[in-house]
Amino acid sequence: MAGRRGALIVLEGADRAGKSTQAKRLVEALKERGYKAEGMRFPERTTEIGKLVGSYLEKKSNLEDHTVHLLFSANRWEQVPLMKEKLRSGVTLVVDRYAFSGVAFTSSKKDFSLHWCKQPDIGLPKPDLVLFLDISPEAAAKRGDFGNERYETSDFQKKVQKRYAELMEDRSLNWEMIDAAQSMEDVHSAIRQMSEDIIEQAKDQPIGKLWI
Ligand code: NYM
Ligand code: MG
Repeated sequence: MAGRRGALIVLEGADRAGKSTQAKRLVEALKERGYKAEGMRFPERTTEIGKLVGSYLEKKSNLEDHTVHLLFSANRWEQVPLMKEKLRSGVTLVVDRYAFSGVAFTSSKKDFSLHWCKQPDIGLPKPDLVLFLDISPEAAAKRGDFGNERYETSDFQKKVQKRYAELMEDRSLNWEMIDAAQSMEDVHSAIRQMSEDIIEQAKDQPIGKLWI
């Protein structure tokens, strides 16, 4: 019997927008409602490639900018067989960051175009829904200090927000902008509803390819 596949749902947004918290709550809520759902995150720091990326983010090592961009992408590709297997077995994947983070962050560095940054991620499983948790740099700063990892400065985060805005102009993707300054509860109900709708829509459709 041709099984019904799960949906690929991605959460994106600047640091401190609440992605990780919301991703966890969404998985729990979907499971309570009887869906098969699992969380994933990128970078996935536990693999060999993920360790290189993690050490770079923690500033324990330096990597050339193109090189680390390709490693972030490779860190997604190495999970693709698993992602496809899960989706095909009916599991909805809730993913904390994806290729959009890859492009938004690297293209905020000097001399990197959006175009170049997208290339290595072309063809990844295409998200059925990209939830963009929108928060102003000011509101994010009120939630507490940024961490000490690379990129965690308000100047860089502002550039990242602009790049996200450019990526959201791409209407071939199903972007949903969520006001992340609302209460945690309101954000949760909004994204839960959108997720349930997309699970119903995606279940009989083939898995798409990103940016193709
Ligand atoms: N990041 C994340 C990238 O620069 N490129 C990528 O492809 C991805 C997935 O790593 N500041 C950046 C964004 C974040 C950091 O942080 C990962 P966290 O707290 O693990 O989401
Ligand atoms: Mg973070």
